[in-house]
Amino acid sequence: MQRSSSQYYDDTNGVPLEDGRTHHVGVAKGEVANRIILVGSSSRAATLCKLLDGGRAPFSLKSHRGFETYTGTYQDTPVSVVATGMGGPMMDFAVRELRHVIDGPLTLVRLGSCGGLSPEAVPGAVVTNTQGSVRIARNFDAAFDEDSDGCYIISERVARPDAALACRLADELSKDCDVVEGLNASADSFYDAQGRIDPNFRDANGGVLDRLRALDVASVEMESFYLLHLAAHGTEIRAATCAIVAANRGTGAVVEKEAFKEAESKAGRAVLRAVCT
Ligand code: R1P
Repeated sequence: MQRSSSQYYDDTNGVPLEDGRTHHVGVAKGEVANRIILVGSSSRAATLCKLLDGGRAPFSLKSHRGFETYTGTYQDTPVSVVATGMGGPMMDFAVRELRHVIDGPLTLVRLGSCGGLSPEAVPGAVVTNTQGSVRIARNFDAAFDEDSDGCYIISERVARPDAALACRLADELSKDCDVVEGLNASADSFYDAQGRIDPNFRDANGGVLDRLRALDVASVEMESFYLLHLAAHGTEIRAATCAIVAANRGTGAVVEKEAFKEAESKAGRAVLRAVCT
């Protein structure tokens, strides 16, 4: 349908555009490379941009919904870095709108941060999800009167990465970082579904972390499942995910700020090599 210039956006069923720009991420065709690194935070995007050729991304765009897109080159290969913000719905906007403005094959790698569940996932290590990710979500149909498995739903299906890309990512990360290969769980909250206890809320989540450990989950964060599941059901999308451990949920050990920054740089370089070669 032809859009009149006074309309808010142009399409009620597909990806809505305003003057050729996607409504939420804000990007237009030609602005984004077909190799993209997805991060949660603005500061990690800035760290990655410093690793690009010339130490900067010549193209940058901040959208009115909080997405940031940067495009430059790494060793002469075009690459974009997109800060998605937090959570599955933000990842959903990013993957769909980026797919919409890029023609042909698309490579997406998330470099996130996570909580470590396995003993090996120590602060500052990088968990790379060669085995993929499950999802854990609050069950709004449960009563929440007492801790019960019924209060949180863990997906039986595992969303898996592109095998070759995940293998390359693990190889590159292992050159510079302390790497753990393992299964991830993406939670729909930083709090209840990740087993954090908050006396202000009846979350009935005392058993959550043990249930995840029983499945051999190594890391918990919020976006990877959504990326991998969408990519597997999308058109010409290869995806893989990894995340730096901010804290181990078993020992309670938390990464030092400087060590985290160093891990972001080292893992950032490794992800760029994996994506651009
Ligand atoms: C929570 O602090 C956020 O950090 C993790 C979680 O998935 C969530 O988005 O990832 P990022 O550091 O990539 O945002």
